[in-house]
Amino acid sequence: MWLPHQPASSTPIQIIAKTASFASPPTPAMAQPAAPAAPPMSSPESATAIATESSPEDALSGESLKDFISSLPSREGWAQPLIRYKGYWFKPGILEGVLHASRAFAPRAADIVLATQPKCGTTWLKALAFTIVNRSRHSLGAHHPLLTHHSQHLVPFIEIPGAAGGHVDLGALPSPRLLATHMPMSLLRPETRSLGCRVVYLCRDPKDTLVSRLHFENKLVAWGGGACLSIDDAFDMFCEGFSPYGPFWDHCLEYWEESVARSDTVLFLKYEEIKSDQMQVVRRLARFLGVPLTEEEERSGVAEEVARMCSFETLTGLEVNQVGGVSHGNKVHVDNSVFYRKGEVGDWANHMSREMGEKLDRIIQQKLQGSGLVF
Ligand code: PAP
Repeated sequence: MWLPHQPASSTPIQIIAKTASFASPPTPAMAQPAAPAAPPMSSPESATAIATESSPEDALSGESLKDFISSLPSREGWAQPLIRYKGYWFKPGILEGVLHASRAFAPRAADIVLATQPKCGTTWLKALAFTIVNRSRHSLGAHHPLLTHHSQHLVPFIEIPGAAGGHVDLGALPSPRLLATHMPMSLLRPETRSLGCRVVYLCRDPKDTLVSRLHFENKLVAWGGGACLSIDDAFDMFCEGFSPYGPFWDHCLEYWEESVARSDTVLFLKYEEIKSDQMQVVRRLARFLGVPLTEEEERSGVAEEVARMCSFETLTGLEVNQVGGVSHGNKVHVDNSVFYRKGEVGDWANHMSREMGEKLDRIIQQKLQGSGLVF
């Protein structure tokens, strides 16, 4: 998810930290109930919490962090200039969060991390995973939290904790934590891998991802009174690998390779496969997350019910997803409804020419060649 620059913090980045700590206590909407049949509890104390000094910027405090960011290569084109860091492009405010998270965030073995590139279906994956993991505590009925809370607010981002409707103290959340990130695998804390945290990665056809990104970006631009981006400009930048959290292909490839090497801890999903068989994906997700559907649940249609509750149609019909939003300083406001647009596969054809589609397909094919990953 793209969010703009957030207010500066004078708090120094801690090199050795047990938990990531943010200003305000979590709201009830962010509190995460314990999962049924969860993996063994891992307390914050038992988590590996020592950040190693791997690069000079590790030691930077809040203000010098900004100086460090302004010393990195930057390029104009999207609604905000993007900054290049370790091969990826970030909005400046997001990069601050990424740098903070890559130092101060302390993974726990029981963490479940939902990883996506923006506009690949994060909102949907959050809804599905939250519903599946918490189904023994929140039955799939009229009082389910998803009916009154935006799924983006039920699962906080590691690098953008303020996107959940207020600052979340990730370190104060009980285990097992359900967390989200748009960060590439290489920028996640190494303990995510060494502790065996379960990671679910969701990707999407890059053409639809780009179209979704363009609409999202233009809504934010319009809110700030700026000029909209054209599909032609967005397309050219995307094809060059220049997009928020891009290059698209490198991000996918990192998680793909992890999922091939460690299929027990990294599950790789595609938006299109959820669309084509939601119930199967519900079952796969439940198994992967350690809470498989029981025979009784199968008989009573739990897979269907989860899929229905998390469907585009159900969620867009809810008031919580139509009104309200989250403000980020006085410059930007993100409406709750902005995360729901069409929710379709192949909408790119309504916005790009066939030639553009073929060109992007060729680029992606060439970038992913030999990996086994295809779109
Ligand atoms: P983020 O990266 O900013 O967090 P993300 O949820 O990944 O946003 O992307 C939004 C896309 O997911 C939108 O796609 P579209 O622009 O092509 O329509 C949105 O409609 C789609 N989406 C959100 N919720 C669902 C859902 N329940 N089912 C299917 N698609 C969904």
